[in-house]
Amino acid sequence: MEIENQTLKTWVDEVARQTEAESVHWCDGSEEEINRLNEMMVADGTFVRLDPDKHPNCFYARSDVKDVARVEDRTFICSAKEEDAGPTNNWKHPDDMHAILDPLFKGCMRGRVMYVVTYLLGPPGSPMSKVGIEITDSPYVVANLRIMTRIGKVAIDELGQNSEFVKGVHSTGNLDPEQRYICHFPDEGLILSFSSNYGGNALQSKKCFALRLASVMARREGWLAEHMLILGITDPQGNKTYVSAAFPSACGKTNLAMLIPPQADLDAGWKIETVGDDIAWLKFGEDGRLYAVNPEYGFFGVAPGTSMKTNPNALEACRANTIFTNVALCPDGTVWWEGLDGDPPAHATDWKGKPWTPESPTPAAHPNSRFTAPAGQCPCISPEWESPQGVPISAIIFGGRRSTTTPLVYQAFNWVHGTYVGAMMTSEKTAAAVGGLGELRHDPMAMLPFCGYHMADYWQHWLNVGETGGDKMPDIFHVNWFRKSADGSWLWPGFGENMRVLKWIAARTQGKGTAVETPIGLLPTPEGIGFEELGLSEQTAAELLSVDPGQWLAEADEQAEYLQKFGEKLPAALQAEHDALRSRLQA
Ligand code: GTP
Ligand code: SPV
Ligand code: MN
Repeated sequence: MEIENQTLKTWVDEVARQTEAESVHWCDGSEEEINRLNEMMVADGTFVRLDPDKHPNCFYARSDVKDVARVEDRTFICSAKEEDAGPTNNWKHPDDMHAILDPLFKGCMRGRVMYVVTYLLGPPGSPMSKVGIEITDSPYVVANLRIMTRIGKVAIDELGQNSEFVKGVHSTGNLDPEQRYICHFPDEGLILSFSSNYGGNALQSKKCFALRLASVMARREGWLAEHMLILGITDPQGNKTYVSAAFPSACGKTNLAMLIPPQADLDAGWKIETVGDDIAWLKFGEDGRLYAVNPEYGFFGVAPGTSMKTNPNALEACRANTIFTNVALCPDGTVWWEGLDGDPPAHATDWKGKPWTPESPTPAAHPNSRFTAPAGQCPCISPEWESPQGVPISAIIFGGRRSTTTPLVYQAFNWVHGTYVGAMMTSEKTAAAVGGLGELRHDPMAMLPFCGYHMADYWQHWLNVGETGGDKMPDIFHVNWFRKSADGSWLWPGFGENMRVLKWIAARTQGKGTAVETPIGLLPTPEGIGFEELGLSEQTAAELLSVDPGQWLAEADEQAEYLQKFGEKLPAALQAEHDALRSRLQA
């Protein structure tokens, strides 16, 4: 492949010298190339080819057993000044981090092929799109990147002679968790990750570029890079409302993005279409509204819990041309995970490579096992998903995994209050990151692990963007699908029934739908959600929409403590929102 970009060539030569790679392969993204890589991985045991009839061109992979999720404690923002990383990020001075990493990368690709993957984030021809390069010694990473982003020729053409691209180097190293580093150098536009081949640690396009570095660029350039799904709601008259939603990792973005409405809504003509399931870049359009594009090209979705009942669209999306990582492998060349339809297989190989039966005491699939599937294969993919100008956003939804306190849905009074609601998000930790499963923690705007700069500056940026957009800004909502009853069961059926909440939200953005004012925001009435049709008891319905002043005052106390962490950088407008919440609760 002919590369004419001199800046790119010079840098790639440098990395090849440093890593002492045996050879350099520039990925063109072609079918031929990926078929050869897949065959190679089948031959060396990295991949198992699945049954070609049931799962054409699909592969099964297992990671190292100690390399199964993002590692937040080994993820660093290496800005020149510590205060630019802020209290929620790990920080090291760029010189000090290079001093750690240089010896690790020195000679790390000896005897190995160094792949150069040029990738495009965002639709081709979009003013929002950006080019990144990931140099990696892992063909598994190349195969995943090829599904998750637009790689090769399309990205190289888009780059042209431009010397502005995000540089990234990734090496498998020896997968020793003690040598694992996921490092971001915002001033250099550089990502270095070492000793992990897993998801967000190794696929730098995803969280490293599209969120951590992009959030820094977005602040500079006046837009937003967010951990959000994007979906379109079509009503029976054919009107489309686009919404984006920020939920923490493994808290329901993929599922909501691909929701199938209940039969009655389908019959009436309602439709949900997916634009993206994990990341949104939002910029102002010429009309002054916020438009969103999905920078990605595929889904890296949580497998467990995905079934014909919960998310048939995801299952169809991963029927072909998909990589399954850390699920269970069945003897007939299919895959299995907890929550999939039907009986578990009588015999399988679990995610650790060990024989598994339904009697085994441990799960067959790792709770953070994933499928990597092309977005274009999703039956409900939006016709607008590759639109260069993006889709106009009418509502932004925040949501967390909260077994108590937080109601099913509420609307913020205005943008500033909504920013406060997002900033105060808390959620129980999931298996998507290593450590602390189930622990309740603050996860502002679902960006705690992904904001590339000081969290309080990020909140200020949200306030600034709101000022720019004025009355054209989306309305802001908060949802909680995860409220539990005393016996630990879900109070809310979730999944397809979340359509009821989306319909209320869509109506609110059009100035319709009844709302009841409470100290925390505007809530629907039970009729507005249709609890009765759902057959929920009056008590359950009341609990789902309850705002308990005692619980919320305790929540406010805890928020006050959290806010102290941000000291003088805390925007005054957010402190004012906090004070206003407290006085509404006390009134
Ligand atoms: P990342 O890819 O990690 O950013 O996660 P995500 O936000 O896309 O999460 P995903 O949609 O994959 O959901 C993760 C888990 O939440 C799965 O086990 C789902 O089954 C479960 N889940 C999703 N929606 C609902 C819901 O409405 N109710 C309940 N109870 N569980 C849900
Ligand atoms: C998440 O953890 O939010 C994910 C998976 O979407 S990963 O790509 O590993 O970040
Ligand atoms: Mn995510």
